[in-house]
Amino acid sequence: MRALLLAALCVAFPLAYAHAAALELVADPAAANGPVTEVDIKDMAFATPELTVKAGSTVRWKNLDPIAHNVHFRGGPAKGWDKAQGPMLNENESYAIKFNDPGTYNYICTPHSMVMKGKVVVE
Ligand SMILES: [Cu+2]
Repeated sequence: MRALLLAALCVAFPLAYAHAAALELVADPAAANGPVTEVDIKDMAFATPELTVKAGSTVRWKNLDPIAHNVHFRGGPAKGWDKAQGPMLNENESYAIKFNDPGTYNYICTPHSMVMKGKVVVE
């Protein structure tokens, strides 16, 4: 039974085992492990708009505003990533991304891109 389950998982997620992508969506933000840096989203802004982390770190955003925001990576190492535009987060919802590759990752909030911008530098 256990072997069957494992085989089923390998068929369902073959790419997950093929290689580590530059960016990985952390399925359960609350359970993110390893080094985690928190960024609050508050008053129509990313509270820490620029931060530097080591490769392999996770950044977790939490929306504290009563209106919805998201995290949307544009260009750079995130270019072409199919999950670059994160889902809209309601108040108190979180979103987490693990950064595997060094580089500069610029992001915005899609509907408020004029005022909400951020940057993660991965060393
Ligand atoms: Cu926003």
